[in-house]
Amino acid sequence: SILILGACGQIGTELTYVLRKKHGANTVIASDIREGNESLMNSGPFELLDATDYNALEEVIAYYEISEVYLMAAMLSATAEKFPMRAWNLNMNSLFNVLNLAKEKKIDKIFWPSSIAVFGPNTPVDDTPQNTIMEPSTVYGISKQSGERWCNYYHQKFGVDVRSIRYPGLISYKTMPGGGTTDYAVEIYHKALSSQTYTCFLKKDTKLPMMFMDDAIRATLMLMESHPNSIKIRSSYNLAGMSFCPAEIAESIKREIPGFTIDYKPDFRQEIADSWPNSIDDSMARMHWGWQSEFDLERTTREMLYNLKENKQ
Ligand code: VAH
Repeated sequence: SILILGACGQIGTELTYVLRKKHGANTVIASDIREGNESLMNSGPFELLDATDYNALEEVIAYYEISEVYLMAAMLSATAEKFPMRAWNLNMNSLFNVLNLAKEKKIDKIFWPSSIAVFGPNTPVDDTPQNTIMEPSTVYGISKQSGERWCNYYHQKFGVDVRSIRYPGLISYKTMPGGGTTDYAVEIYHKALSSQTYTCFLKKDTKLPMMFMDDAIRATLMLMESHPNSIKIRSSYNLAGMSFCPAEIAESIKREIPGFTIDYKPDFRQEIADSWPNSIDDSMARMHWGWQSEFDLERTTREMLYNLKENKQ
């Protein structure tokens, strides 16, 4: 069966729902350091679990006969700048625990998320290649770059079947994201509906790689279900959906909500965003395992506003 670590998070929640629908609720064990929302807690087995606690993790793996682990627990870019050592401890020790369980043959397959945060200020910003200069300037980016190196090392040395994607900023409506720099692209839709105005913490022309959650989940399952021989990259795959800046997402919202207004008050997250690419070249993911995105900004805005309105009823 499957264990999801960090199941209450922005990606973890959606992975839990999709995997339960696909494999049956009782074969997917959700776990997190805290309980999640009602619908998640009522949708199948849940364990309170600290992903940095090796013994506790080993017990859950044995009890539920886990064969696959999705390690979605992490501290994201903005919060990690406030608590560097806690971020490093969580992001790295949870990964070591899961990699070592696989090395000991206690689990067969791992998914671990990396991020465009692995790129830094001197990385080529447009169509950032799969292999390029990577000097991340954030704690989160350093942990993701180092994590990629460890994943590749455990695959090469011990044959561990770990698979990874460098997610762009993710946009979803089922849960609020926590502590990310790209979270403005989620908050803006909630504010557009609740108060028709949004104060953005990034400058209007800050272009970033983004993706609608349905695309991200579909890519994750595609990678996890691909034949091992087609996975040529065991650090982490670049993945692209769309790129836009706050002014562009505001325009797409205005087309649906004409009265919507936006103003800009950049904060410490501007420096983080400025160190990241504008757009990503994901030709390797397309070549090796057939990736193709399906959501552009217009379709994302329609999906977000429609579903957030539904949830409000
Ligand atoms: C963050 N949403 O903002 C995450 C992601 C590329 C951004 O890593 O930190």
